[in-house]
Amino acid sequence: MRRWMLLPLLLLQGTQGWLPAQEARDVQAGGMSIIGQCEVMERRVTAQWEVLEKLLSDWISKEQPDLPVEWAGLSAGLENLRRESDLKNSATGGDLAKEMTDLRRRIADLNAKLASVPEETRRDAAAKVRQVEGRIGALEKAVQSLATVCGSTRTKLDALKDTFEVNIQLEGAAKARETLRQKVGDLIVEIRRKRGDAVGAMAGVPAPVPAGRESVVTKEKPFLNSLGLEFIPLPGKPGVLMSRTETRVRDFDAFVRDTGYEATEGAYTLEKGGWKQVGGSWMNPGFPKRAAQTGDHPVVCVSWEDARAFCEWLSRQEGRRYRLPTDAEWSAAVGGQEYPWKGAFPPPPRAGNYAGIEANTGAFKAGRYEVIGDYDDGAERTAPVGSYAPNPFGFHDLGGNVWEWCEDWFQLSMNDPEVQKVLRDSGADERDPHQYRVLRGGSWFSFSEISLRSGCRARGRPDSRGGANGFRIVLETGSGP
Ligand SMILES: [Ca+2]
Ligand SMILES: [Ca+2]
Repeated sequence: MRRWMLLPLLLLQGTQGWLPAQEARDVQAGGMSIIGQCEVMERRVTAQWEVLEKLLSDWISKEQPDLPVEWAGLSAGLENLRRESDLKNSATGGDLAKEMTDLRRRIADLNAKLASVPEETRRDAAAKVRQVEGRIGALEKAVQSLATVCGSTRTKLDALKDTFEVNIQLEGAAKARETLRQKVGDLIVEIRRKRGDAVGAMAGVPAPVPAGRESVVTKEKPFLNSLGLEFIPLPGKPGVLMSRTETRVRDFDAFVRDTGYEATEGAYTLEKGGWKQVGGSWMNPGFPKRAAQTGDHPVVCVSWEDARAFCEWLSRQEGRRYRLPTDAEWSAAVGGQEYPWKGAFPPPPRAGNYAGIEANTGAFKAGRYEVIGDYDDGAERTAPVGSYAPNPFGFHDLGGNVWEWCEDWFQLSMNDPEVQKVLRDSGADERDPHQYRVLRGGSWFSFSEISLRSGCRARGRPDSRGGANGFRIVLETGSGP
């Protein structure tokens, strides 16, 4: 536990040695060293979250944890971390608060000095100062939120301990232990999500972040946004990062909760008599009970227009530019192979979530839809995003799970002749190129060789909602709003 207590001290070291003269030079030179200092501090805070996660993971992975001792350690460790990261109520926290005040004062000085910066560099210098200001504010918030999460985690652990002791009496040790493991697992998920929020807040400085960080985003070191979605580079498409996964139910839920956006009308869900509008929605897409969605499943029953409204909301929230991928960007993500997996049709085991034999239940079975030979991916309807291995660029579920809306209008000629023929036979034509938007990648309902091809473009009316359709988003990093 001890190394936790050192971390807040380390936080302070990043602020040493900021002389006013150096600051003035920094501003004229673009302020990189100030930003560098802020980044050091951000990394320290992030490291604390990781320590917390690791501690909990290590704890639940023990075969036979010695509970009283472990509880005491965890509880004391969390309490220390909470106290140490509280800006107002601890010795080091007090110092940190002073440092923050000092930083604010220096920023005010810098702003005053901007008047004497040569005019040709003044705009850039002012932008840099604003950027640093934003980072300092975000850092303060992140540290506060660390204190909050440590406090609430401790309370929850204490409550779990009480429950555990009662459960041992009721259900016996083995079952009680299993329940406990699950609950602590949920806690870890919650801490991760909050870490995502804090890291997102830290990066949430004005303008088009992660500008300047773009070159350090890789598939191994993704950019994490405020929802906890991970963004990685798109091969051959500089200036754009794409989400590793489809947009989840929890993400769409955050949007609806914040805005009151209404997206529950007219969704087509798979019913005994086929795809029907019977009052289903993204909150209840009509899946069998055992295949019900959780927050980590991809949101379905959302139209192209809904997806676009989500992007606009998220852009406002974070001061960044999010949008749907273009058809060309989606192609870059999936790569040049004939299928999203390596090799021929049918897909190899665990290639992705399509209509395998596992899907042949309930309304699917009643509708006598086809499945892919003896393929079994284990997911009856949707699967939690990222359940299957990523492609070589780091993207999950480009093939299957849900069809993904793209920015472009659908045109038959986007498809190769073979796919065109199949679509034409099903009623598609070229008469009005502005009726449908592009959908890519197939879904849990897809079984045909054609619909599983990397290059297959399906179509949907922009206002249509369906139980196999969802979306993934991209983040522009190239230029400011
Ligand atoms: Ca499946
Ligand atoms: Ca997909």
